[in-house]
Amino acid sequence: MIRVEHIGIAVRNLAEAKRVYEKLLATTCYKTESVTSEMVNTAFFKTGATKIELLESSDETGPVSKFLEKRGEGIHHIAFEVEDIYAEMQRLKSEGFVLLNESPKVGADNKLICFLHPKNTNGVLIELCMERK
Ligand code: CMX
Repeated sequence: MIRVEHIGIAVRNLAEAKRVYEKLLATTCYKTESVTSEMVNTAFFKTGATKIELLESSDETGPVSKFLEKRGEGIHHIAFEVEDIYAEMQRLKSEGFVLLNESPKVGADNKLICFLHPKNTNGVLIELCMERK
């Protein structure tokens, strides 16, 4: 695990939340992206070496929609950058963590990603991510 690459925050309205975080961080959002496979619209901010990813659901059956319904707005996941996602997935699986995808998926921001179930990580959804070559 190299560093916290980003923190994902679930929001109900991306345009409104974007304005709030632009004010809060005194910076502009550098990228917005829709990830159909994850059923989210995202907006990214740079804060030093770490990013903030705002997540709005784009489909009521998606994971962020379910999260908002059950728990409301707030921190949705913490993403760690890894050097070799394949090796790290193998290591974590052998340590007993539950991988939510068996092979890396293509996520936002040009990344290969894998999520770990929050039930084995003290209630925090963890994402591994690696820059796509
Ligand atoms: N953080 C912490 N806990 C969470 C959670 C989250 N983000 N999402 C759900 N949970 C909790 C639920 O509240 C539930 O808790 P209780 O058992 O206490 O009620 C528990 O996890 C299990 O919930 P579940 O109903 O069995 O499972 P869900 O259908 O809610 O799915 C999860 C949960 C994590 C498996 C699913 O959301 C998932 O696969 N997530 C990975 C993909 C994803 O989140 N994509 C969106 C982001 C994409 C991006 O960053 O680009």
